[in-house]
Amino acid sequence: MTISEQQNTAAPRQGLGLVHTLDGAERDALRARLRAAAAGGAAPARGACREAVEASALPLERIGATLSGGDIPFCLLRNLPVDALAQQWTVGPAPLASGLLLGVTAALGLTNFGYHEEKNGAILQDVHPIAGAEDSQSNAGRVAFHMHVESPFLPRAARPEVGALICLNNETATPTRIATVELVKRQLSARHVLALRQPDFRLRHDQSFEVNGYTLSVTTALLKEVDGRDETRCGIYAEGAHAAAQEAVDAWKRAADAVALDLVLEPGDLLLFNNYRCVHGRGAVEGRRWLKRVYSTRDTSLLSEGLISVWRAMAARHIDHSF
Ligand SMILES: O=C(O)CCC(=O)C(=O)O
Ligand SMILES: [Fe+2]
Repeated sequence: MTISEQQNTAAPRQGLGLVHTLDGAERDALRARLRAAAAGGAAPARGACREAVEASALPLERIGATLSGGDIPFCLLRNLPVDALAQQWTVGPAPLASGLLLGVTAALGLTNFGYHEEKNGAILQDVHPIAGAEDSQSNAGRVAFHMHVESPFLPRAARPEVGALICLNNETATPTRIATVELVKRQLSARHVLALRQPDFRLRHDQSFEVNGYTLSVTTALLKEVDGRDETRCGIYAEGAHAAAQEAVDAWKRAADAVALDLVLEPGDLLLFNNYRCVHGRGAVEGRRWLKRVYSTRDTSLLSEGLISVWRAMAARHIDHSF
């Protein structure tokens, strides 16, 4: 991971939350345990991966406390044992990276999930440029991917609480960008913050979802206090319902871009972030690049066999649809 130079602007830059780097011996011990956990099967077993991570030198309690209640609710874990790639690698099985995503999130008490309508229901997802999608605002694109949260068009119970991205290759040093809701909010006028709390915004579904040609949209506030902390659901496709609302969302997006911290993930770096209280994005991708991703949550009310159905989530009567 390298952190780019401070921008020469008035906006402060997002500070790092918890960073923890394993030393060589700690990494090798974790690799041996994960290998044993993955032995015999193509897909590593989550329970065995959790045990391997629990036996490691990772400070799991501090990581969990940072993600749920920290002022800067994201963590960077470095020098983890990921799969070594051949010179001419292709995206395929990566049991160590997969085992780390499953094991770390399980050890934090989180449940992994995917969506029926995204990436064919994959729970462990590969993030890399895909031919034909270069210009898309998605993790398959190459153009800069603007600041967003995961699945903003869905109600909170259907959004990931924690996003996890582990790097296998980032040879042309594309930054992953991240900023806390708190810091973005502090750049805005009181009038804009108040405007963002009103249900005056339209969000529509992300390009990564396959929803039978429908356009799913919802009218909502973009900012809300939940359990004493402000959260956002501002995504790429967020529009104000009137001029003042549009002005506020434009200001939010400008501020998120201005304060975001650029993290150039290196193989073995794992970024975990609270998806309610952080926004993230990605710079433009020039060459080859491969991350693996998993969504996690403590709210399992909409999960069935590890998956959420967008349609069922929208129809659910027992959840709050206002944010
Ligand atoms: O590729 C990255 O660094 C982040 C991509 C992203 O936003 C995602 O996969 O959700
Ligand atoms: Fe994302």
